[in-house]
Amino acid sequence: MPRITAARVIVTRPGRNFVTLKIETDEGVYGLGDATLNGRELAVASYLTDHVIPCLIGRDAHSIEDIWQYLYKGAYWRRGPVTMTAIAAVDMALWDIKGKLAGMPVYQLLGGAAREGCMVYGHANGSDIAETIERAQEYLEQGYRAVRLQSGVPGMATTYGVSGERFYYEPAKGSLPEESQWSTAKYMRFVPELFQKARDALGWDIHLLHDVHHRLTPIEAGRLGRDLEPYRLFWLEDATPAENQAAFRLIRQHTTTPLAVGEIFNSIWDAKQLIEEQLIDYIRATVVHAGGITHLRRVAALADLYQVRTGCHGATDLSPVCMAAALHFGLSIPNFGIQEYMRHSEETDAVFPHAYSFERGLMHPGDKPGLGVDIDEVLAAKYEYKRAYLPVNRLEDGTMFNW
Ligand code: EZ4
Ligand code: CO
Repeated sequence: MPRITAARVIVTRPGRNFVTLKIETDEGVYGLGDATLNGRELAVASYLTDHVIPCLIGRDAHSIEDIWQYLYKGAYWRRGPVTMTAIAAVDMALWDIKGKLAGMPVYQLLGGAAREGCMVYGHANGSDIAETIERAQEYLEQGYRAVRLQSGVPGMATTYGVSGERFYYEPAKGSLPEESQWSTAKYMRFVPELFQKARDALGWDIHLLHDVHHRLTPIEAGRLGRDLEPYRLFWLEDATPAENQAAFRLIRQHTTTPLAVGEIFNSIWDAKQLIEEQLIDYIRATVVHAGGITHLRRVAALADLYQVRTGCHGATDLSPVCMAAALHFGLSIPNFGIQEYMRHSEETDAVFPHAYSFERGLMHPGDKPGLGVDIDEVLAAKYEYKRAYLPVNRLEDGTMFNW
């Protein structure tokens, strides 16, 4: 039995902040887990260091399910993003260890490959429609089969998803939260034109996606979904905040545009009604924020009963360790839909050397034992943590709104 002998948290900032858990065993192998919670990183680092790690020492590293249940039920305080991110980090690291000891990539332990690779989508964003389409064309040339389109909206100073950077979008910036502004009316008028022009320019062989980022009411979302029906979106994401799962009934009554939700979910309970009532088509919960591979498999199994497929969150604030875990998971489940893929910066990739690769629009986790990701701790130590917040958002009259 491989015993856990030590565990520690590594906080580093190769281009952006990442929190990584490293678990060591008496058999000489170690495992890595991503524990990054954008804008609240140190809360998870403390949760792990001060409260979780002392409970891990001496345990059997093979007992993944038991340790998961121990941390979930044993905390007494269940769920929540900080708790579930910490549990996810432990879970990922233990799967990594199990794979290394078995001499197999994690997807083999999960049942083996159920497909050639995981279809991914990239982010095309521009200050206007022409620039957004140009970016999307670059993705097509690189072999992508799916692209998310976000464009600056005329009359709005800032728009979610749009940055000056080519191929990157990094919203966590300020040492205090940046303030952005929102106008539903301007946005709603503009988006159908974006997709009409995109279809004219890009054709119909590419999947197009769009993220509303929690900005609409259910009835507004119903209308936008209906207005976008002619352009056959792959999905409309986070159309309305989802604390009230029943809100999606209203959207569903008005549109056949497929709906995706759940990047901020941290447990199966956040999605239970959405899945059981078939109110969504894609569940976006991801490995790092929703309790690890162990819990996400449970979510996917429930979703599969209702023909809901996965579409895991995969922005740059999810580290390469999470990206690898998501690919092992996605490759192995029956109801994989798509995986978000925002490429990491060169600094990030250098700190986290990895076996996963991209080819013809699909990603594969590679065949190294475990997750196939390492951390260069010497390099990591050169990048000091710096506080960075996600923006806040206000309506034009100053009312605090959803970012
Ligand atoms: O706002 O990852 O679909 N992707 C997104 C992201 C999220 C950030 C939050 O940390 O919505 O841009
Ligand atoms: Co999103």
